[in-house]
Amino acid sequence: MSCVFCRIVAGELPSTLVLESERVLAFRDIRPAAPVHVLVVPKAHVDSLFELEDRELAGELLWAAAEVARREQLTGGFRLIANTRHDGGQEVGHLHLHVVGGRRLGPMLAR
Ligand code: DGP
Repeated sequence: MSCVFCRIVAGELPSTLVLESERVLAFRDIRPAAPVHVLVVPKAHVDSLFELEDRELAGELLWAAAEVARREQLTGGFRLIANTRHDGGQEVGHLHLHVVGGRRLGPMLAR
């Protein structure tokens, strides 16, 4: 298995878990861009947001992002980012939402 996030989901690579639901996992980004930086991923491999067709899974991903923000007490707000494909700056080819917060964010945040 070559996909790094599939390996995290499978427990083959370590990660710091923040949330687990039936179809979604959330863990801390290895290169945090802010005090809170969590990645929300589907357990089953989906290449990117462009390929996401499953509406229930889409809902669970969005719910998980909101739940991460609540658990991390991001009461001042946060940003949800889905870098998608080459032009979107996606580095890891497994759909992920970045939940970023814990400080006032600038107008652009690449990751
Ligand atoms: P993106 O550019 O949206 O594809 O960002 C991918 C993010 O994934 C980047 O912020 C770093 C993070 N990342 C890459 N490899 C690992 C890993 O092995 N573990 C964790 N926790 N995060 C990773």
